[in-house]
Amino acid sequence: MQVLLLLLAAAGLCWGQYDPNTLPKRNAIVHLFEWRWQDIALECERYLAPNGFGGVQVSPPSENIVVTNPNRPWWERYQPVSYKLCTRSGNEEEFRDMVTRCNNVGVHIYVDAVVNHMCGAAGGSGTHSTCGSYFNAGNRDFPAVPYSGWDFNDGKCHSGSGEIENYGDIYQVRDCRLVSLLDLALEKDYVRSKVAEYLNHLIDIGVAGFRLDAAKHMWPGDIRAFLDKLNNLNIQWFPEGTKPFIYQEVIDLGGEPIKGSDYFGNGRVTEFKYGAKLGTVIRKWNGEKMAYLKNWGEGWGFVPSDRALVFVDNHDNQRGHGAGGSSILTFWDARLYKMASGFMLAHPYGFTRVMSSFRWPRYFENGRDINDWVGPPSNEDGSIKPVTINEDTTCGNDWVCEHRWRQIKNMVIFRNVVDGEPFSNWWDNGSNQVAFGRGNKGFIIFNNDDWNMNVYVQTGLPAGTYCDVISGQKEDGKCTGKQVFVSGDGMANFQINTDAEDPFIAIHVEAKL
Ligand code: QV4
Ligand code: CA
Repeated sequence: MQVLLLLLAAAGLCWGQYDPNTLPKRNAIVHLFEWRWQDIALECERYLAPNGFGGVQVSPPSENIVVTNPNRPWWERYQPVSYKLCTRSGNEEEFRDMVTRCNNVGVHIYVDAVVNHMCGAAGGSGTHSTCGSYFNAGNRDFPAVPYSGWDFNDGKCHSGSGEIENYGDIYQVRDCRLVSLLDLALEKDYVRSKVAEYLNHLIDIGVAGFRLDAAKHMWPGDIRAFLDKLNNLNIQWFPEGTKPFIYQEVIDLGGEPIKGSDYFGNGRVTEFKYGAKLGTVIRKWNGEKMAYLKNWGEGWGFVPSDRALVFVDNHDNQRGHGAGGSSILTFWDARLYKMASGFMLAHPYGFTRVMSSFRWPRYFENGRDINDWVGPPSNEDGSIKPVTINEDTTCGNDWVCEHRWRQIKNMVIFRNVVDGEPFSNWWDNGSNQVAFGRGNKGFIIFNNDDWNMNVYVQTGLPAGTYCDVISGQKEDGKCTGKQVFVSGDGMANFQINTDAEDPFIAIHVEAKL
């Protein structure tokens, strides 16, 4: 008996990191890419909490190199020079204020932790950093941490150039430089302690978990070692003994020796096949059809649902960085993007993250976006522009705010309403008209074929009149969109023309009239 209890306790201790630590019935987080902390605090209070968002992934809060050629690219934030909370998004005081205010309305903060490396090898020396900390990339000196030459993998890497040259060699991938970024020697207890100190600082402020950037480039055992040094979450907002949520950025599209599953011991992993495949299906490329989505999830070779962090696009692959390729859907393909987001948020597989972007002057030359580096909307002096809110609830200043698009926001609510309900009542026409329900709580139907749809299908829902949350929503007891009549046997008629503004309909029990 005692042995069993011990085993259970041990299991309890090492399972917490898979739990997103969102409040119950809050089943999606949003990546507010490059937002300022003060805007995120406001967004938590005025929009995310009232609409059931569980949390926010924030851009890296650690001090980074200031890149001026090109002029302040978004990717400078992936080149840390210290662990001071001091970036274009704001300083430590503003970060603390954001975490406190978001937590107070039940919206948790997830930090993008860049701990595989510091800045690029050619980063030079001086104080061109977001908080003015001195560093010298050439001799690996980062006194504000402090790190010095001993703390990097220069001696350990065995590729000719010191760079990762071959993703087929797991030693190179972990011990050499990713695009010239100075690679930290995470085998050293000193380095692990510095990383843990940084993450513990954030935990004590009140964050709920971490995206581990470039996790593929760190040994799973090294990650484990610094995770073992982490505190439990702040008891002001979380139950005693709560571990931080961990999701590791491991791009595994197949074909490489490093697998997402190698990292399951530490937490969840980003499932990059998800967005790449969903984009291919919704675009109807390679002979794919929505009917094939019947066994979406593990059936498509994805990691187990309770190990997956899923998304339609992320800050890299929406602009051709990272991986996923041209099939990835983004806000630039708004109509298809909404369908993909609707499918993801309705489907039970994985823990979902919604992307929220800024617009940039996308410009293709020879199939490549030469402006893929362009940073967030900013003023002459480089400061990030505030997120302004228009009369119609959309965002100004070139912030796209996909999370505020009615179709996406309402599907985040749908996901909360159907939480825990089984995938049910699948229907398809063998082509691109498909539908499925979530027990007796919600139902969604798509027409991605080139012809109109007019069908009677089983919804699984109680009889009544429902408001479609895609074409509109229930407001003051009335429906601003299409209405759906479910009869006593659960059947309903759906008509969706191929040229509909949004060729899908979603209903749930909280949008019953
Ligand atoms: C360049 C050359 C080098 C050269 C160097 C000389 O590529 O060969 O030695 O100049 O100075 C930027 C530039 C890149 C530059 C590098 C170093 O794009 O050209 O090197 O800086 O100065 C983001 C961007 C990268 C950017 C990096 C750091 O995507 O372009 O590099 O930030 O600023 C793989 C990984 C995966 C990774 C993905 C992009 O497995 O982990 O690539 N994804 C994460 C983040 C991503 C971030 C990083 C990792 C790095 O999501 O946003 O890269 O932290 O698939
Ligand atoms: Ca590494």
